[in-house]
Amino acid sequence: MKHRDLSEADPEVYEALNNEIERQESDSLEMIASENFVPRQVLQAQGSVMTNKYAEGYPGNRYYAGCEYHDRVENLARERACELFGADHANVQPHSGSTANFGILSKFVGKGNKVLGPVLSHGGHLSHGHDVNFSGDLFDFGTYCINRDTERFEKADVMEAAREADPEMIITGFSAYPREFDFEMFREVADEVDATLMADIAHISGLVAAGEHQQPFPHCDIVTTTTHKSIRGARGGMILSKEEHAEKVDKSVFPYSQGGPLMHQIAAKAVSFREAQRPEFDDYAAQIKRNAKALAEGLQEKGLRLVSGGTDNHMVLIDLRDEEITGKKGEALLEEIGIVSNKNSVPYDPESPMVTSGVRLGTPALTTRGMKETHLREIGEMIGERLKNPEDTGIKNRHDERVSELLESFPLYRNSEVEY
Ligand code: DSN
Repeated sequence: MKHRDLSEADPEVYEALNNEIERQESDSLEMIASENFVPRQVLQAQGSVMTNKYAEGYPGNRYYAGCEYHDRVENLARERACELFGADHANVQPHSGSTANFGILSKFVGKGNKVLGPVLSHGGHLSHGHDVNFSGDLFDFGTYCINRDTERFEKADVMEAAREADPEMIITGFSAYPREFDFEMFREVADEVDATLMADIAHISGLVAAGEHQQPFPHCDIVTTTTHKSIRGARGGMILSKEEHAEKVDKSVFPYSQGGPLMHQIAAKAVSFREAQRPEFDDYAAQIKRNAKALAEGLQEKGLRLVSGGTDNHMVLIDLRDEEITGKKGEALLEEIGIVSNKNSVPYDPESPMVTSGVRLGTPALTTRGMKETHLREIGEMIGERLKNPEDTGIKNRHDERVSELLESFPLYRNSEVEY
């Protein structure tokens, strides 16, 4: 086998990779709440020879020979995950958050049985019961809503929905909820209807790991997450649980819903969990929250309304129902000045999911670049001005220039002096 440099072996892919490095580094401020930038050591593990091996099964109990070093990295990943989240058991094999949710729902609820989850447009996720997804197709989902007045999940509303649905499992955890997830409240509801409680902490796992958010354990029985959002790790999924569910959790992944684990990803998850154990990561997570508050203040300063009036975590959700633009238009206006965000439904949104009345913004990626409250407040003001004055080319050009200056001042992978 001849080894060639990628630039020589496949110039087309090489060019695309270089373009993407350039896009991430110098083209735009990354404000999609679910995205982040991993440190080089995570990239190194992902691009390693661990990709060459089948390792079906679990450490010490594989279906293939030659897994000594795969056992080692998977055990490191599992131990580090348990320590970070106060869990008894960790399964680090899920390829994504959705496959983790598929395995858990299949094994712990069973086809056709009842589950209670959040409405998608109120902050839930497709895999929490939406009818275009496996979850809505295979299980009998009931839903709970955000309270119209407080724009938060209130115990009385969730309790009423739970009594009506009488579910075997309740799912808590959201993709577009800017407030603290109240696991304790959901436990009280789950106990009342004798349901298993599963939390999907994909968005907030970095905050949880750093002690910057209420902890899901001991309130929840099972916790699923992705490993690449606020926790700033290798792309993938993970399941955490109490000891009593460990065996069933493992069976839900292999052999039930997956075959061979992606061992290069698991090695990279282990590396990212090591990063999250460092004291600097606690500072990073606290800064994410401070930055989100500063962003919210900047947006409000320019007269934009935020769902629930602010944020407790890493994101804000702008409500554009009183403005002249939709979420889709807002996303496009921001992209024109180099700010990457996503349109997002707001609770009780009159627009379709492809149009929406909201824009979701997050601070994990810009915090990784080293930005602080002053920068996020300024960015919030720019976003406010842009969305309030969509036709003003003077404002547009000024913002475009300022975004370039900010990108230049906070290098990412190239010539970066920032340790992350
Ligand atoms: N795609 C993720 C998000 O943006 O929230 C959820 O899977």
